[in-house]
Amino acid sequence: MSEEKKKIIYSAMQPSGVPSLGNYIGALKNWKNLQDEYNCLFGVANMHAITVRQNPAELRQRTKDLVALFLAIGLDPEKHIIYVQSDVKAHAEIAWILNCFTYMGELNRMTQFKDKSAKHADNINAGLYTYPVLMAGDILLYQSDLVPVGADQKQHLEICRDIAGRFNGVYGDVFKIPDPYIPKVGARIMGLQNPERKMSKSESDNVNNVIYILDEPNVIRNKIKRAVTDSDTEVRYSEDKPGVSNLLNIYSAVTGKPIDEAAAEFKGCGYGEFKTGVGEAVVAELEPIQQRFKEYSSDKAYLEKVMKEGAEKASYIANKTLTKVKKKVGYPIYK
Ligand code: ATP
Ligand code: LTN
Repeated sequence: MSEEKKKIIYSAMQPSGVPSLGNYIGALKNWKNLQDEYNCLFGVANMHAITVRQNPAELRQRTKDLVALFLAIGLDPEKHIIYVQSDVKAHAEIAWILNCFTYMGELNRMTQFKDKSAKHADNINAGLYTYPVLMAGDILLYQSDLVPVGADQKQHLEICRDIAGRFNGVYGDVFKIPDPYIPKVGARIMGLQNPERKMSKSESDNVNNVIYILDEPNVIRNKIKRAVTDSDTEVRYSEDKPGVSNLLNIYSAVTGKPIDEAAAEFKGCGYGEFKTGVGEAVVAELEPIQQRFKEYSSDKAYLEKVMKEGAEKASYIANKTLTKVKKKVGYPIYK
């Protein structure tokens, strides 16, 4: 298919910590796999990240590291666009306009806002509240067709579609209405110590709950060995076995084997053997990425080149949509 005819994928990730295995399985792995079929934009959502207080030097470093990780998992900056959100001014501009097309009633329903407000009770800022509007702008600026994300972002995709539909209803077809792409397996990887809650990279309370993509192989093996299961001994996928089911999900996602096949493989095994199998599968998937990450992250000049070129290419596309939007709402037009 010619480059022009390909549909557009947009997705982004916050540089709010070292990405977790949940981020990898729910998002990054699919980004890599969808590259051949689509024209893609992959953003480092650092404007979203400052909705929670960040250390500036660490944020700057993590932003670069996330670009290096995108490259390490195999995203191709020659064929696609890898860029940092704050480098494209159009994001801030469109966010304001879209804020004026979003109802507080809609934002009040967002579960991520409720969760994060509870977690950061001392800093419930307006940015945290309008976070989904900034995200809608990201997607809509590039006329995206498809947005590959984990299940936790489904509600944000729905509000994006509603905002776009509302704007189009007033001004005509300005925005493409995007579809979410949520994987069948691994859309919500749960914490290893608390399999009732999603694994989250910005969690710092219990390091054993989260596998970070850059964890040393032995750290990964040990975290999986310590993962909470249950007092039963049977490896079986079932709602009443959240710990075991989560490990089966992880195994299935990294090996590409369907859940039934994964469960059958470990039938009759004890939890010890099962966990060793899952640990090895995760290490086999992540180790080559870690190796490449080391190479990319030490090549500062190349990273900067990718970021600068990405920002230019993204700005060019974003500005086309932004100009249209500004005209529609009645801002001045200069020749
Ligand atoms: P934070 O902890 O800072 O809120 P996060 O770990 O939830 O961050 P994001 O940067 O918000 O990660 O999300 C990046 C992508 O990873 C999104 O597409 C999100 O849906 C996906 N994702 C995050 N956590 C998981 C998870 N536990 N399982 C599957 N996908 C996930
Ligand atoms: N909020 C997202 C990150 C994000 C995003 C986006 C994802 C920012 N802008 C646009 C998809 C499309 C998250 O995953 N927490």
